[in-house]
Amino acid sequence: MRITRFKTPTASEITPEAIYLKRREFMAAGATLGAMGLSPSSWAAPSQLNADGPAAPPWLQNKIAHAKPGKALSEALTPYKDATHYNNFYEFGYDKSDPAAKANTLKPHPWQVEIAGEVAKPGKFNLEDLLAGVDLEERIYRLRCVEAWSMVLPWVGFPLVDLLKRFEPTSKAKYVAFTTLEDKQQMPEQKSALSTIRWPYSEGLRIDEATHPLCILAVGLYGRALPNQNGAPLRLVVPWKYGFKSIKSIVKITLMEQQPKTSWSQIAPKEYGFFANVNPKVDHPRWSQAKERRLPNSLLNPNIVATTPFNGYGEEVASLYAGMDLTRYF
Ligand SMILES: Nc1nc2c(c(=O)[nH]1)N[C@H]1C(S)=C(S)[C@@H](COP(=O)(O)O)O[C@H]1N2
Ligand SMILES: [Mo]
Repeated sequence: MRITRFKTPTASEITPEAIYLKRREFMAAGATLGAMGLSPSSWAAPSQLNADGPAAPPWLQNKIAHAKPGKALSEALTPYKDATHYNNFYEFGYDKSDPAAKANTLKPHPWQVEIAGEVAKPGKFNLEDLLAGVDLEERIYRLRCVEAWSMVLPWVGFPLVDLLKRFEPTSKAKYVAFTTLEDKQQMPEQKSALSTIRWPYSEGLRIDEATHPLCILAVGLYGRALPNQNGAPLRLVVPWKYGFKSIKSIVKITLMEQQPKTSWSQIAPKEYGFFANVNPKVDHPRWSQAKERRLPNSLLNPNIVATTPFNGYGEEVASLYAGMDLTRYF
C-alpha cells in the first residue's frame, strides 16, 4: 500500500473556497496586526482570477478585498461550484445550468443604476459613484428558493438602507421597486416569444423590509466580484424571503407610494405572493414548503433539512409582520 503523507495541491484542488478560506485567515491575522498598528500588504492584492468571466474592474476588486469579514453560520457553506452552476436567472434560460453556460453575454461593466420616484435626489449613477463611500461587508446567509432547495452563501455587500438614505426618500415612499436590465442582446431569453415572464424582471419590498439591516445589495460572492450568473454587478439579497425576491442585475430602484407589481405575483398570484416570506406552514399549491434540499446533495445523501419560519431570521424580522395573517399575505 502506498501512503501519501504530503502532496502539493493540483490546480483543480485550488478552489475558490480554498482561496476564500485562505483570505479569511489573512483577514483575521490582519485584524490582529492592524490592532498593533501594522498593515499586511497581502490585503491589497485581490486575486485577478474570475472563473466565470472577465475580471471585474480593479476599483471593485479592491473594494471587495477590503470587505469586513462576516459571522459564520453553524451550517457549512455551499461550495462555489454549486453556488455558481445551479442558478435561476431566467433571462438566460430555464435550466439550472443555463445561467453559468450562457450569461457571458452580460456586460456588467460599466453599469448604471437609476434611483427614481419618491426621493428628493433622484438620478442615474455609475456603479462606481454609487458605491463611493460605501463600506462593504461579508454576509453569510441561507438562500431558500421557493422550489424547496437551499444554499448557504458568503455574499459581499452593504445594507440597502445605507444607499436609500442618501437619496432622501420622501414621506410618500412606502415601497421600493427593483428592475433588472432589459436588453435582448445581453439577455437572450428576453427574445423568446414563449417566455412567461414579462420583462424586465421586477421585484418589490415594503419600505420597512427594504430598510431592515439584514436586507443587502450584493456586489460579491465568495470574496470576489459577482459572477454574471449570480446577478452581476449588483443584486438584492433578502435572506428571510424566497429566493425570487432577491432580484439580479439591477438597473433601477424606484421609491413608490403604491405597492409595485412584481414579476412572479403577476404570473401566478395564487402561487407567489408579494411578501414571499419563507414559511414552512404555508405550502405552495403544488408542493410542501415544510422541508428543503440543502445543496450539494446526491441520491445517497439527499440532505433534506426542515424549513424554518422566515428562513431562520424570525428573531430579527418577525416583528415586521406582527398582526398580519401570513396565510393570506404569503
Ligand atoms: N433578474 C432575475 N433575478 C432573479 C431570478 C431571475 O430569474 N431573474 N431568479 C430568482 C430566483 S427564483 C432565485 S432562487 C435566485 C437565485 O440566485 P442565485 O442563482 O444567485 O443562487 O435569484 C432570483 N433573482
Ligand atoms: Mo427561486
